[in-house]
Amino acid sequence: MKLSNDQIQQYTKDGLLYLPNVFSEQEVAAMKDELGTLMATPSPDIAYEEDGKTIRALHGCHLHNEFFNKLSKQARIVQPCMQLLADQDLYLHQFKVNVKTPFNGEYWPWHQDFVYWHMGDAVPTPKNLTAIVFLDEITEFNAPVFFIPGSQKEGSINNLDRSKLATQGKDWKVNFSTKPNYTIDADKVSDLIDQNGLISVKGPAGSVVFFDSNVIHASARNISPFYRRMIFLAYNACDNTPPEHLGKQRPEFLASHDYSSISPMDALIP
Ligand code: 6CS
Ligand code: FE
Repeated sequence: MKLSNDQIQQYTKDGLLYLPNVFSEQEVAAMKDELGTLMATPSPDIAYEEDGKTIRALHGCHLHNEFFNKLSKQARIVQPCMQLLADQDLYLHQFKVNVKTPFNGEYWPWHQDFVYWHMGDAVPTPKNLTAIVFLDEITEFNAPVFFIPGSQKEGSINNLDRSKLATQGKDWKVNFSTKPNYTIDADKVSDLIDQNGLISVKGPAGSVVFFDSNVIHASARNISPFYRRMIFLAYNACDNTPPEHLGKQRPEFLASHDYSSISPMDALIP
């Protein structure tokens, strides 16, 4: 699937691009089935909400689930990402599912993603982006993701303290909690929203949002009776891989240890 020049220009300006209905109802149903199976299977890659039993996120599902491995290689996702990374070969850096359970799915504070992949995994530059796949309809009720359009132009706002590079491996769960290590303070968020505005991306299940690793985003607590399941596929350019000795501090289910470029594939459901 090729993006138009207008779509690429919009992404360059806003730091994000929304495409409705990329996956069919049948494909989304299959994603939810596969996710249900993984949620029922204890695994070290699962992060819980503060109650210690509600699943907050699952990670690295492509490593042990063939269906999600195929999803991570879908041309409908990978080809637009290659275009948005200026036609770079790319690999999947991180696969995560944020579940945001009804009534209980906690918030994600204002942050940028690149700082986590730089400080946690020594990814050198922000030549990376994420594709979100909606598994549920996203409305104003079930905690949509908020984006500050154009905020990627600020670069990394947090201090990239090179003396602490790739030292996050020990306690990885903190960066998947409501209090991750690198957040953007309220004054900065207010200033940037004054300048750029604020959007929340809503749309039917099966839709996709591509967003730059430095665009500021957040999401509120889900107090609705509706799930807000989203799959986050983070891709990195193959010419932007971590130094070999630093890139493997965090578990492979958080940061890929395989940097081989993806050959886009088509069929998700045989
Ligand atoms: O640590 C990480 O890799 C993840 N943490 C956050 C808060 N966003 C980026 C990434 O998904
Ligand atoms: Fe994020």
